[in-house]
Formats: sequence, structure tokens, C-alpha cells
Amino acid sequence: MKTYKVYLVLLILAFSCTSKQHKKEVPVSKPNIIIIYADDLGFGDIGINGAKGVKTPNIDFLAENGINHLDAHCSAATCTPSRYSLLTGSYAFRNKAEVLPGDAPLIINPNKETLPSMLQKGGYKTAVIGKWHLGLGSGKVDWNKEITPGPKEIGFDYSFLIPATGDRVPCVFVENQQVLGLNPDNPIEVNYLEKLDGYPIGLENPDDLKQKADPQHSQTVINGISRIGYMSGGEEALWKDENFPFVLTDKAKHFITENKENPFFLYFAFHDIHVPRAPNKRFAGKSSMGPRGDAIAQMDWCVGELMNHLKESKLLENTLVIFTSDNGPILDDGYKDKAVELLGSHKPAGIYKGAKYSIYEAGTRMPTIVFWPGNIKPGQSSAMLNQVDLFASLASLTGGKLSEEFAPDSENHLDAWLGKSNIGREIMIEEAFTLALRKGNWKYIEPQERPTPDWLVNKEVETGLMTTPQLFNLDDDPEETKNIASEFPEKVEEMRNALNEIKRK
Ligand code: NG6
Ligand code: CA
Repeated sequence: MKTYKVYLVLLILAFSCTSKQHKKEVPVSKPNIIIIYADDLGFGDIGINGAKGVKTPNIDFLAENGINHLDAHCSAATCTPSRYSLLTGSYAFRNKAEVLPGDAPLIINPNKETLPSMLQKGGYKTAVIGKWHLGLGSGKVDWNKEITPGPKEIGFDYSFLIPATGDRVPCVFVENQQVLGLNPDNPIEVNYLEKLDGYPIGLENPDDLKQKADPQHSQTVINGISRIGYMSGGEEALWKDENFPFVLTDKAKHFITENKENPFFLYFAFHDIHVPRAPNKRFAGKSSMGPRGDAIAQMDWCVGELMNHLKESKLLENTLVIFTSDNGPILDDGYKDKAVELLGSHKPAGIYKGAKYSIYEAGTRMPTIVFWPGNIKPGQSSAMLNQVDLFASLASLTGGKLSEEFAPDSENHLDAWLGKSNIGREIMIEEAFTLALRKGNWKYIEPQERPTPDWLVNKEVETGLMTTPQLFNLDDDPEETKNIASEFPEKVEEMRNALNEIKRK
């Protein structure tokens, strides 16, 4: 009877979808799926990839018992575009997705299929817990009412959000699209352009701050930390940065417990290790690198808590866990937290050149681990992968539907994600302030007239912006030290054409 049902499902799929993920028949299964999404965590920031200044035993355990991917990428070198691609299966440049202010409208079109809506249609209960940064509402957000559209409208049954980033106002959690703990008599107002009354301003009170900050991060002071943007009201609802790991992990555990009996999809998006790095005192001194390293230890603890909960709930074998990050590492991102001074011999991006905001490999090559006990043969893989493909790959796994109209850049590489094949993408775009194209281990970086933004100039980030083309062969030169564009003009031409073709798609 069971076998009959599986064949029936396959037959229906074969007839009902012309979509690319069903080119070959794959057995359909519906494990729980958890994407653990760290923020600003570099390739080299985890033990298994060579971290020196901090230990990450829980993440390493996943890697040692799963697949550690060595050439897996987020779609862009900043947060909003990477998250956009992960959830929509579309490269972010198509929607000009860039880092959003904290009061921006939702950038995902609720009329389009998304990764969570596809899984929801397939019978999954879906949740996003943690950092959102994809905008909310459709114009000027009123933080005192239900905020729509938001996660619900793009396929999440449950949401518990840090609405933008930890360094942006409003510093409140938004649960199911309502500010948590808001006193209606003390409404919240947010303005990114003009000062509002109520909270102190960092620039005017620099001595009262837990961490000094650059001028961009020196506006509203909440919990002793100055942020980007102005806010008034809402004191009862304010978050405490030091409690993020406990609050978010508890919400994740609760969601898992509630959905033990049915398939669930949890997009668990940490605040760590984004600035402001204010790890709980429990993690103080756990690394030799100050708050940035301690935040890594804190994040690793959250991974351990989550995995213990899955184990206690007897869900380990039936849950596919993907651990990765949204963009490359950065030491100084606006706060004086000694990340530069205490780095020692630790290499946040491993051997790779660049950082967050950079078009070089460190910008998008992410620590990426896939863990699914009993279903994956432990090992490592150098298949070229991109998070934009998780939509099509997870559709393939779960029997979900997908059409080019909705996820134009998403390719099914399920076998490569699961370590069953070493062949991933042939060709892939990388995004930062410019675009790059990977074709196997050839890498072309498009010339760009726009210079590195002023606020980034002093932060020792090699953005990779040049007015002339760059070409690297990562086989011989994974560190991107030798620009060989002038030696291989035909290769440059071929790569430029291939990039333009994808852009036109
Ligand atoms: C930048 C912020 C930076 C960080 C980043 C977003 C300034 C000068 N810098 O604009 O601190 O918030 O945006 O980071 O404002 S991300 O990981 O969410 O992309
Ligand atoms: Ca980020």
C-alpha cells in the first residue's frame, strides 16, 4: 500500500510539473528541515575549518558526522541579498536587493512562491526565528499595529523576529508580526532621518556606552549600545542583546516541540556574530578574541542546545540540518569591540581573500555543513554550491513544485548538497558591490566604476572594486593573488559573455 502511494505521488508529479527539479525521478521524503543561518560568520571561523581563537565543538560535531562543504556560497557578500536569494531562489541583483534600513518595506513579493511557501504547500509547518532584514510592511511601518505583509504572507506559519539587524532600531522583537511586549500607551516611533525624543543619542553621550561606535552607529542608545536610526517609545518592549541566545533558542525549541508529529521547516537565523557583539556573560572569555570570538562560542552553544533538543525529541534521524552563514567575516563593522586587536593568528576567512562586502571569495564562500544522521555518509565535498539552489534542491527532496517563473536561478543540486555527488554548479554568480562569475575554478570579476563607499574605506576590507576586469584561476591561486586578465583576454571575453547572458535571463 505504502509503495503504491509513493509511485502514485511520483506519477502525479511527473504529469503535473514541467519544472526543472523533476528531470529525474527522485524518491520523495519529508524530513524536518532546519536551516541554521549564522550572521557574518566566515569560512575559517569554525574549528573544523581551522579556527584558532575559539572552539566550536557542536558545529564541528555536525561537520564530522555530516558533509563539510568547502566551496558552498551565499549569494552575496551582505545579508539582505543573501537572505533574499535563499528564500526566493532568485539572484538578488534581479531585485536590486541591498542592505536595507530598519524601516524598509518587505522586498519579497507575497504573490511569488518562496522556499517556505513551497514547503508549506507540501504539508510543512514553517517558522522563521531570528534575524529577518528583508523589510516589513508595504510603506511606512506602524510598529504599534499588526505589521503586514511580512513572513506570514510569504509562507511562514510562525515568526519571531529581530526585524532588521541588532545595530538598527527598533530594538524590539516582532512575534507573528506584532511587537512583543508593547505597551499601547507607549507607542513606538522610528525614523532613520530625523532625531526623535526619548532615548539618549550615542554621539552626544559617548562615555556612557558599553562599546564605542563610529558615527553611523552613534544614534539611539538602547541597552548601553548606540544604534543606526532613531526610535522613541516602546521601553517595555526593548530587547536585551545579552539574552538573544536564550530567547531565540527557546523559541526554536518550542516550535520543534509543537511540531514533533508533523514535518516542519525552521529557518533559524542567529543574530551572532553580527555587531553589536554583546555575548552573554556566560560566554565571556570563552575565546581568546574578545566579544567577536565569544559570540562565536555563544553561537556554537546555541547549535548544541538545538541539537540536544532534537535528540531528546527523538527527531535526529528525521531532521535534515543545514548550517551556514549569510556573508563573509568582518572585524570592524562599526563598534570598537577589539575584534581587530585580539585576532591573533585566527583567520576568519581561512585562506580566502576579502571579507564581508567583498567580491573576493571570502565574501561569499561560507562555512556550510549538512547533517542528517543515517542519510548522509560523513565526509567533505568541494562541489560548487550556492544557497540560491536550496529552493530547488529541497523541492526535489520533498516533492515540492517549482517553476522558473518563481525561482529563476535555483538549480536542483540535492545530491551534491547531501554529499552523494561531487558535482555541483557549473557556473555561478557571486555578488557584492559588483558581480563575479565562477565557471568551475575560473573566476571573473566585472569592472566597476563605483568606488568603495567612504564608511568602508578605513575598515581594511578589500572590496575588490576595480575599473578593469579581474580574472583568477582558483585551481592554482585560490587566494586570488594574481589577476591574469591581461594574459587570457579570450577567457575574459567568454566569462563576460556568460555573465551578461545570466543577467539578461
Ligand atoms: C552596514 C552597516 C553595518 C551592518 C551592515 C549590514 C554602516 C556604516 N554599516 O551599512 O554595521 O549593519 O550594514 O550587515 O552603517 S548585514 O550583515 O546585515 O548585511
Ligand atoms: Ca550578515
